Amino acid sequence: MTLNFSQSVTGAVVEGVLVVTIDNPPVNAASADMRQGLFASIDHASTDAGILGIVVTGAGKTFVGGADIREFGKPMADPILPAVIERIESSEKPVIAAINGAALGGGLEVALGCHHRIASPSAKIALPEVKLGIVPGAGGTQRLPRLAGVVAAAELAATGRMVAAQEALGLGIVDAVANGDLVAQAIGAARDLAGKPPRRTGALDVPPFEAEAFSAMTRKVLSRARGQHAPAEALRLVRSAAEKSLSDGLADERETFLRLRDSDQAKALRHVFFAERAATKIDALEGVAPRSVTRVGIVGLGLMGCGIAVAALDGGYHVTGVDMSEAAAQKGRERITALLDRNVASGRLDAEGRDERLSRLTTSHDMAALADADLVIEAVFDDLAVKADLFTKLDGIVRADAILATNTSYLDPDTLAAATTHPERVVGLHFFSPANIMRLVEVVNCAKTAPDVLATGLAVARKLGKLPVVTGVTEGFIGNSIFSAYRREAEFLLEDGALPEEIDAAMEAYGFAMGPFAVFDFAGLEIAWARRKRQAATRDPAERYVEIADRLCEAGRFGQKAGRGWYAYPDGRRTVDPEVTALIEEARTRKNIKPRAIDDGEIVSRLLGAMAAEGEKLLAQKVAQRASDIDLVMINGYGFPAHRGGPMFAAGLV
Ligand code: T1G
Repeated sequence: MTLNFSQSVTGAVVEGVLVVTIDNPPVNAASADMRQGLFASIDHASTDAGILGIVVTGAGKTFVGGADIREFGKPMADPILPAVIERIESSEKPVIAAINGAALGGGLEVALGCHHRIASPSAKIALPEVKLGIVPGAGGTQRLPRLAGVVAAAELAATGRMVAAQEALGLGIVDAVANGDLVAQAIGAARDLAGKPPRRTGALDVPPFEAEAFSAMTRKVLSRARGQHAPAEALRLVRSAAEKSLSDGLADERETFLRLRDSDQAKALRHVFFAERAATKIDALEGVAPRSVTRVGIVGLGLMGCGIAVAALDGGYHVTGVDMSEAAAQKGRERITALLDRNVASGRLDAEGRDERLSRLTTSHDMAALADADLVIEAVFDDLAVKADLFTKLDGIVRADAILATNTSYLDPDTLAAATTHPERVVGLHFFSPANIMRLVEVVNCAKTAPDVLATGLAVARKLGKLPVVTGVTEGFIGNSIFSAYRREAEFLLEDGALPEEIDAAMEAYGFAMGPFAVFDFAGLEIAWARRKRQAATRDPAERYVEIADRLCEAGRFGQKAGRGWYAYPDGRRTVDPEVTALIEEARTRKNIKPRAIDDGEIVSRLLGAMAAEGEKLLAQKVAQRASDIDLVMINGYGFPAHRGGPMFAAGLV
């Protein structure tokens, strides 16, 4: 007989054990209904003498995906999750967590409140709250160290890292990994533990820990969390578990969670979380099925092409890489192998995985090898004639239903489409270098791209583990359009009185890993210079134009690789160069500009404002579908700090 504790929580008694199932699609989030149901199920079990113990499990592929993030910012209905977990932990009858899938955040906290935990082999656990700008708010920072120790628990709470079942077993977070029927084993455990005093996690002592190990881990974690508040708070809370009573620790944790939940950083990271899930929802593609892709061709085995090849191999595709000579093709194969070897060396991949990927790789100098490709991505030199000629050639080699994708950053993909007899099959897939690492792919919806071709571009990008964002056709698409506006305003600030090092310092204090001038030097100044020279003849003379970067390039200062750019790089270290300061002062004098001191506040607001203004233009032109897409592009392609939400979100906050 099924017991209905709430809409999303049901139970059934099996061999004297109440098996409670949480079924709250899509991720079994701990909504108000789920919390009420779970609380009621424990009450029910405690009053029914025929029930020896309780098993809690999830329906589908998730155990509990965490608190319901959609409830944040709204009044929290009783019982709050800590009260539910307290009810579980205080049960006189054993409560077993049968972790059937992801147990994240509040989901792991529910499992920690149980007296025994069995995980399915594919289950994963994590406290990902810091990725949302908060800390666990239902006992995670206080119960996890009682099982896994302070150092391990603190690292997990401060990084949000996902842990597989076997590692969780090794850390003592779960008591067993099921081999076979998870729920049946959990029922067996409940019957074994019935009548014995429950092992309450909160009642365990926090094991002693090495202060030096904690400090070393802290340094490493915080070095990767620049400008973020939550990680340091998570570290503090876990460490305090060793010095405080459980109730004091829980009170401190709850107060910290509530304070951070309403912070700007948490609001920004929630915005990013939902933005990522909205990005792939394209109205025009409702009900449009992507084409089947199993074989991917890549033309051009340079840095970008090899990065794309590795991403495609990681995504499970058969890959045919083509370059213009046998030597170039062989060099490409070696580069792809080296990238895979690097993943093996770092532990991200094992030798078997590398070999399996290489077994799916073909390289050739003959484009006829692409005849059976379902999708061909070109990553050749960014020259319109070269790419157009290539597309014409490909047009006569690949099947009529094969998709041709260009990786161009700046060229007009509609021109490339026009070089084929089937322009509807052309789409842009603008990867960011290194393409095997960077998540962002701008999927360019060209004028004639067929809906199922666009849908295929999105599906392939997702299969590559990328974050696809759809963009319309404009020079530089979304990311480079905004980046150009950012660069323009940064150069205006130079003329007005700020120096490169001041502007970089202000943006790094705001949260960027690198300020704009350091980025320009890192990327190199010559490409932008070539584009400015191309545009010179048609530039509007009334438009403010800053010549400083041209003067740098004329002096051969092309950036970090050239040893000199906006900065000098003696022994590779970025240093302020008085020659550049002099160049800037000359430029101001030539324009009769009297330099003035410009503070960080003005630098940040002008640069954010320039990006947001360009974003508004892209929305008006329907190049970008939604403001949050623009935020995702700048966060994932240009280093905009995620905990600030992106330029459009930040502008909305101002
Ligand atoms: N709350 C509300 N909605 C959620 C959600 C959540 N926690 N997680 C996912 N969704 C929605 C998501 O927006 C999407 O909606 C759909 O579910 C499928 O998501 C007290 C306070 C669980 C690994 O941070 O990591 O617990 O777009 O596409 O790829 O201490 O979702 O379909 O309308 O990502 O299969 C901590 C966040 C919360 C986990 C599944 N938990 N979620 O991935 O599906 S804070 C998290 C995920 C907390 C406690 C604190 C993933 C997933 P729509 P999806 P997926």
